[in-house]
Amino acid sequence: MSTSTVARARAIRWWDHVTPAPKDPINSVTEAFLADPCPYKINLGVGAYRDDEGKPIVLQCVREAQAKIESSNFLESNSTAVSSKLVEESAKLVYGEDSDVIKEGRFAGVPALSGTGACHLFAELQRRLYPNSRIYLPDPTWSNHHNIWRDAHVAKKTFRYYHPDSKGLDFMALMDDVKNAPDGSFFLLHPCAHNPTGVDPSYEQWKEISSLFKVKNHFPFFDMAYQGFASGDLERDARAIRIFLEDGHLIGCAQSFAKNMGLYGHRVGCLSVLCDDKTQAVAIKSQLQQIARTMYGSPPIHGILLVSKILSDPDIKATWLKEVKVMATRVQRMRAALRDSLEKLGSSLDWQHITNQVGMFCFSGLTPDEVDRLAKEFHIYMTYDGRISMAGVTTKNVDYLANAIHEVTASDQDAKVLCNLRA
Ligand code: PLA
Repeated sequence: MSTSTVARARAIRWWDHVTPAPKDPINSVTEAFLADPCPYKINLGVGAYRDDEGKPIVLQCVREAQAKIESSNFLESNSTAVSSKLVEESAKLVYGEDSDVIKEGRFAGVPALSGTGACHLFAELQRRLYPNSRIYLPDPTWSNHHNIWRDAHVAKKTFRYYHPDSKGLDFMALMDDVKNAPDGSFFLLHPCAHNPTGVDPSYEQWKEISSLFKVKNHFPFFDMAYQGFASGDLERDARAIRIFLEDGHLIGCAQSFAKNMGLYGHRVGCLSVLCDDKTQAVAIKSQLQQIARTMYGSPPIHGILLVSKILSDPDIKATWLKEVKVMATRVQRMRAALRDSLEKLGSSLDWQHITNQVGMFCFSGLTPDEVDRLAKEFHIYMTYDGRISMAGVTTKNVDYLANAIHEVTASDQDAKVLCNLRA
């Protein structure tokens, strides 16, 4: 009997009503890139670090940690001790080595399936504990934040963040939206290297944001996916969180080691939630563990062992800190090189934002049509919002990229010149 005859014989057609889900805006770039046979194609879509040869790297600290955990009997189970080590070390990284929060055990922390899993755990916790609350997301934000809170059935609203004209922070609008949100709202903040804009508030602006959150009794949830990538210094990149800590906020934090340790494939992360005391921390942790238990039981242990080893072995940690600096500096160099190249080509557009923005991404201002032309005519791939993953730019491809950007933006420049002439 053919498959279709079998299907016809069944009374219920289970999947007839299902249509394909919309493509993910980031993963679909990788798919398009992979399908392109051109030998000199460039993928500037997903934010994964590449070296100056355009190749993914295994960090030296990871190799050293791997050698040290080789003997661990880790394939059988995920022991509590191993998880606790990861949580403790991760918490030190965001809240500070000597933080009272850690000394007093005033936080609930669990390992998570990278930054995505940590965000998802928090969204589920939010729905469970505050079913009528909503989450305020920056406009724009990482596209998956919308999916995560949607799937956790938490209502969403955006707050203004980015100003397309200045290609910088719209601080006044941000403060207005924070002020006008109902007291006690949940807000998602990127503590450093905002994705996709590369625009972070200054130290003083963070202080003002924290003060206003205090007045409004808002709950700040930090998605820390790029610690180290903004400045090259992990401590400096945690300063927004430290300001909130000093101001006495209870906060939540999702951490990812995908980028700063180059462990994207291992899915290692941590979710921590600060509490008023140990009793609360025990309660929150047990809720998180229950949510995780139904979703995936326990997280894979190999990556957890690697990260714990890197963070707890002083020599390996020192190597890691140097390597983060090297990665961040290479990306910064590529920002300068891209801007320089565009300016040397005589582009009349303003490209200052390439070097003003920080972290892995440049929010270029390229239009969807221009992004489309870059892919079709130059085999350069990026998301349709014009986000360039600067981690994919290298000494070898930067001039080619600049030339292509210049070509596809040239008509805009002509139009601008015409406008100016007419004015
Ligand atoms: N939060 C933000 C702000 C992110 O940019 C990303 C990853 C995550 C969380 C999830 O990190 P994870 O890989 O540790 O789960 N964003 C990437 C990758 C780098 C992606 O979308 O999968 C990006 O290209 O935007």
